[in-house]
Amino acid sequence: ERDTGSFDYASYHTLEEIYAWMDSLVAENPDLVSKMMIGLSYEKRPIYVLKFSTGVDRPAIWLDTGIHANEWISPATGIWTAKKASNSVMDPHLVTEYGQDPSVTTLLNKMDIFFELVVNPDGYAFTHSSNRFWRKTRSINAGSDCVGVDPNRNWDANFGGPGSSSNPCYGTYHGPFPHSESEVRSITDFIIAHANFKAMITIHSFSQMLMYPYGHSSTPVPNADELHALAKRAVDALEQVHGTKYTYGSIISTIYPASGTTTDWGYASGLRYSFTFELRDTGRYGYLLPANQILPTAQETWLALLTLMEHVRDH
Ligand code: ING
Ligand code: ZN
Repeated sequence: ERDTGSFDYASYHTLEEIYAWMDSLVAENPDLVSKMMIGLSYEKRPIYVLKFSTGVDRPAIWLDTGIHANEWISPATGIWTAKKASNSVMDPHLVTEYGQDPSVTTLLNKMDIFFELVVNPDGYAFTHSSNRFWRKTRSINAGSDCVGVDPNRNWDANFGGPGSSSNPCYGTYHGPFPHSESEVRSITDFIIAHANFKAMITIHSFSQMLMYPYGHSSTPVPNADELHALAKRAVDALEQVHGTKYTYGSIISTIYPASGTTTDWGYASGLRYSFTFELRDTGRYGYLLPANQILPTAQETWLALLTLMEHVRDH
């Protein structure tokens, strides 16, 4: 595709198509969007972050999609969301069909958004070439014939604890040491170097959940009441669009114990707003969510994201 206006947002796309789309978005919105390469994957693919900014060095929000390769609805939602954010800024008087001003202008007057659309490019390419259900990275494990590390168990947050596996053949293999995966290390280095992140939102599928820390412990975080009330407002906004119901709460109380996750690492690194989404559905199609659900999923998720980001802006 040569431009983001004619791109088919209602289909799933290859890595090459997504990377070309990012270049188009940047070319079309040079004063708003820029592309940064923050590292290389295990197989040496570039890892890109889109930066949405209308100022200099503002407090920032991190968003990522596509950390698990088989969760195709996640980057598909991310692409639509990035386009929506650019449109809203370019035309702040746009009003959605849901009667809510979708403008992120006021958000971007105060904050920068960094958006990594494909956290795990090697895995994503592998789901197109070889195995649609591949989840992990594609790193070779010493002493094992099994490939890959779970990039959502590899973070330095109770690394190796409950809800992660030391077996390289398992889907939740935590890897040999924290941040062993360059796909994870690229993010942690970037966030630590930038030093002004307030929030981290990572998007998975499936189960229709919105979760906050911790995954590794049932001890409530200090601002658990605030995060719980905020999550409720976000899922209420989401439900208003198409009636999709989400559950919400801490990771451990909502889904299952998990150690070494993105969201626990973000919180432990000082980001008081750290959330995981699990998008549609609840299991009927699971990872194989039909493409005709991309647009409704993205539309409803957008309202939840706005709810979270506006709260971060105002606190
Ligand atoms: N589920 C997530 C997983 O990594 C999750 C659930 C998210 C657990 C965040 C802990 C923290 O197991 C999928 N489908 O990936
Ligand atoms: Zn996932």
